[in-house]
Amino acid sequence: MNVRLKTNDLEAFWMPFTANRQFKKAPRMFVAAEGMHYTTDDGRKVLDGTSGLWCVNAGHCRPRIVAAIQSQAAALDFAPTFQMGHPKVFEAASKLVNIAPPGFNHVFFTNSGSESVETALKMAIAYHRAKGNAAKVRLIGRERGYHGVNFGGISVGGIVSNRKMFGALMAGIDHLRHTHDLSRNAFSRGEPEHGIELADDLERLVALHDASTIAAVIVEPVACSAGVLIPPKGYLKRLAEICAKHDILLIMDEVITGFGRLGTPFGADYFGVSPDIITTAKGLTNGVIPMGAVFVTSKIHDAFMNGPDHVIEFFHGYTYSGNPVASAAAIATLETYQEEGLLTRAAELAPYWEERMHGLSGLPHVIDIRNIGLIGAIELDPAPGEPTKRAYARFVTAFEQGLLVRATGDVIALSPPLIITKSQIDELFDILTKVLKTAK
Ligand code: PXG
Repeated sequence: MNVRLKTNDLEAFWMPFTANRQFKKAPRMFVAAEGMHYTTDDGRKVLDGTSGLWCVNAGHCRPRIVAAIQSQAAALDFAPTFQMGHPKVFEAASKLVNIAPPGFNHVFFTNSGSESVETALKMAIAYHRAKGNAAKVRLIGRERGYHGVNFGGISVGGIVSNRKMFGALMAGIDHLRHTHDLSRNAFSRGEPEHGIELADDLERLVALHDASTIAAVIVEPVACSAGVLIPPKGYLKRLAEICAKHDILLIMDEVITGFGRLGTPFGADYFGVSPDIITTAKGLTNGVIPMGAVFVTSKIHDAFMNGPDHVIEFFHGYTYSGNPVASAAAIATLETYQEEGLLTRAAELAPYWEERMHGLSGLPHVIDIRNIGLIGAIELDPAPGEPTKRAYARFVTAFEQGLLVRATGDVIALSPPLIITKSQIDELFDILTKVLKTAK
C-alpha cells in the first residue's frame, strides 16, 4: 500500500500530544497493520514495541475482532443505554466480571481511560455521600501520576506539563510523593526493594486533612506514562491497608495494567491488593474501538441502590456508554484473550524479557533499566540543557530501523503486544541495542 500525503494536507489535524510543527515537517505514517507489525506509507514493516499506545494487547487486525465489529455495525449500529438496553452490552459486562478480581461484580462503561477516571472519582464522592458521609470529598493522587487529561484526572495527576497551562484545577486535591528513587533502586529487576515507607505519606495527609474529609486515593499500580515507575515491594499493600483503616476508597487506575500486561488479568491480581474501584480502557477492545470500563465491588454499587425504584441512582453516563459495536469488540477481544491465554502469557515471557532488558545496561547514556510483566523502560541521562531530546532521537532512529518504541521524557518505554514470540523479543532488542549504540 502506498499512500503519500503532501505536507500541505497535514495542516488541518491538530495532533494530540505531538510537536505538530516538527512532525509535519517530517511525518511518520502507518497505513496498515497485522499481528506484531505496522506497515509504513513507504512500505516498510515496523515491529510494534508499544502495542500502539499500550492498547493493542492481542496484536493487530485480529480476525475475530474485525468480524465482530463488521457484523455488529450491520446488525445494530447504535442503541441507547439510558433507560434502554441491548444484549451485547450486558454480555460484555458479564464477561468482564468473570475475569475481574474477586468481588468486582459490576461494570460501568465509558469511552476512554480519561472518562473512566472521571467516572471513578465521581463514584467515590457520591458513594460516601450515599453512606451519609457528605464531608468525605477530598481526592488524593500521586506526584507523577497520569490519570488522563480531563479536569479531574489532571487534578489528581502529577505530571507538571499536563497541569500547568490549565488553571486552578479541582479544589480539594492533595498528592502522595512519587516512588521513583534511582539513588536506591536503579537497575532493579521487577519491584524495587526500597520505598515501602512512601505509602505512609497517606497517614501524613490524613493527619493534615483528617480522614473524615477524604473520599479516595487514586494510583496506577505501575505509573507508566511518567516513565514506568514500578511500586516498591509492599507499597501498594500498605497503601490499601491505610485506606481501609480510614474508610478511604482505593481506586487503582489500570488503564494500562488491565488485561494481562503484567501477566495476570489485572494489576490488582499481580500485587495481591483489593481496591474498591478499578478503571480500565485500552486493552478492553484491543485498541480497535474506543471503550473504557470502571469495575466496582458490590460494596460500592449497592450503596447507590437504596432509593425508590424509579429514581436514577447515579446521574452520570455517556451517549456511547456500552455502544453496541464497542461491546461486540470487547466480547471478541476477551474471547481472543481467553482462547490464546493472553491474560497470563506475559508471566511466561517475563523472565526472558527481563534478561534481554537488563542486557542493555552499560550502553551509552543508560542510567536505569526497569521491567515488570511485559513492560520495560530505559532511562537516559538527559542531554545537558535539553531534556527529552535524547529519548526522542532514539525513538526516531528506532522507527527508521523498523521498531516502534515510546519516548516519554528521557525514558524509552516498551510494552509489546502479548502475542510477541521469543524471536521477536530478540529482534526488538537487537534493533534497540544498535539504536542505543549509534543514536546521537
Ligand atoms: N489512566 C492511565 C493510567 C493511563 O495510562 C489514561 C488514564 C487515559 O486514557 P485515555 O484513553 O483517555 O487516553 C491513561 C492513558 C504513554 C501514553 O505513552 C499513555 C496513555 C495514553 C497515551 C500515551 O505513556 N495513558
